[in-house]
Amino acid sequence: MGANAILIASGPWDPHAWADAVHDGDPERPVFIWPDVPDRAAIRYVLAWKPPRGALTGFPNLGVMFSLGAGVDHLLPAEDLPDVPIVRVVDPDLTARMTEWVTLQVLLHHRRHLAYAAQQRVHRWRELPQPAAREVRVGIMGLGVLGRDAAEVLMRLGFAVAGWSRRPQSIAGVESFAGADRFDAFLGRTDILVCLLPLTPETRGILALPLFRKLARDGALGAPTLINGGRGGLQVEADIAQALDDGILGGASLDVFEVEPLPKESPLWDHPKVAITPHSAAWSSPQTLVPPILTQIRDFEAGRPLTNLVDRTAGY
Ligand code: NDP
Ligand code: OXD
Repeated sequence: MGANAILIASGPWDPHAWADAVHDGDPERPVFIWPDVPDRAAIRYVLAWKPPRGALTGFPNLGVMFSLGAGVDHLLPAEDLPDVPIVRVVDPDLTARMTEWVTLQVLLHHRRHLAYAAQQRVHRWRELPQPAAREVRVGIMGLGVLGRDAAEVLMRLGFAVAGWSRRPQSIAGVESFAGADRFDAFLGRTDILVCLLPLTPETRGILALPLFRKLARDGALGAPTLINGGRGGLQVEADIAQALDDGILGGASLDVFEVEPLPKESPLWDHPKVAITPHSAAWSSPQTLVPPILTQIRDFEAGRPLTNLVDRTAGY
């Protein structure tokens, strides 16, 4: 048999959990864990997450790279990236996890939970004005696999949901805005901005003061809210802190940061209007994500087309 081995290059994630899941699903398949690769010519597939420098080069028979997450910004900037197809994660488990996180954060701000938690700490009993969900306009940047699912759940909760993407998308009940021309109109009707964009050269740094100033100022919650579950590189944290202090933003939920872990001295940690999670919105589960990867490998070996391919030119 020709090259058929899998290399796990999972950066900060435990490689053994991924290797074990491969072994459970395909016990005959050789698996190596970077940097322990005795036979480089045997490697046909790489399963990668933030791969260490050099972990993707020098494999003459490499056929496919699999990103262990939905985002591929951890792979694409590499100058020495091999010219083979890249498959990313599209999986109902990961999608459901992200939708849970987005829904939790939208409701946290909508139901004023940060203010109630602060009141509870000082034993204060005071009811705050509470708009109905239908009075609140949620805008989702990125109407892809994750944005679409979150949109459908938020719509069922009653929120007025719109989305923004590169190309127009059709989701029943969700107003679709597409492209740079429609961006300001999208922002101008948005009270709670949810960002589920990929990090690309076009989207880097997009969540900054000029954008925050264009959000709706006539919403039922008072000032607009920012929720970012996409990537830290999309946001300018100094601008978020300033916008919160100046009342341009009324609150924020952040799962991703310019530098991760978020440095201890960041003012965001202690900000009363900010909810922080440690890039945990949608965890990649080896037991759940490896079986579809193995199915794709079997398809590839049988000459069938790969799915969930990354468009290298678009960057996602
Ligand atoms: P998709 O590729 O399915 O969707 C991306 C969406 O963003 C598409 O709607 C796309 O538009 C839109 N988009 C891309 N570039 C632009 C642009 N320049 N202007 C406007 N819209 C743009 O990705 P997923 O939904 O699967 O994932 C989104 C991101 O979520 C990932 O890239 C990753 O960074 C992040 N993520 C974070 C996790 C976490 O734990 N925090 C977990 C998983 C993912 P179009 O529809 O026209 O193509
Ligand atoms: C992903 C992530 O991209 O976990 O899947 O961030």
